[in-house]
Amino acid sequence: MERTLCLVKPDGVQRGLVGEVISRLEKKGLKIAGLKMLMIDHALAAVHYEAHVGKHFYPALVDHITSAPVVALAVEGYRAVATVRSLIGNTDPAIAATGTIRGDFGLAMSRNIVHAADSVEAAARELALYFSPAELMPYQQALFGWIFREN
Ligand code: 3AN
Repeated sequence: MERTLCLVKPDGVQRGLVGEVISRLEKKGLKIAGLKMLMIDHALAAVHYEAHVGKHFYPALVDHITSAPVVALAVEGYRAVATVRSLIGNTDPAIAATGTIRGDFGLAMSRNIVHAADSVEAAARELALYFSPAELMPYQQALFGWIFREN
């Protein structure tokens, strides 16, 4: 069982894609363990995107992520990290496969609608930035119990 962080970024919120993103995660069988809308301030953006400091797109990235609310999702399930990355698609929407969130709704890398942690380690680090332990709901997803009996 894994947990990962997914953000509907400001462009996704402004385009009314919050429900679409959540729906795709839910329909895949993943569990929403935490959910909140927030404004990312410059301090949080700097920590979240510390790996990108110095890259040419960093200033625009921080400007965008702090420009309007995001919806933060703690997503839980069997192989959740890789599964959510697969659902969101390639960073570049022009390359992202049709059927992925970025492939279906994105055009530009700077406005690619969603973020998701790219490793189990990144997921743990990023979840702690957005959610306290008490904000992650420990409920059972009854319909999907069979997955965990088989694996
Ligand atoms: P991903 O979000 O797919 O993990 P990263 O971590 O390489 O991709 O990049 C973080 C974010 O920075 C991307 N989601 C995208 O919004 C932005 N970004 C990455 N590369 C570029 C680029 N070449 N030009 C503009 N924005 C970029």
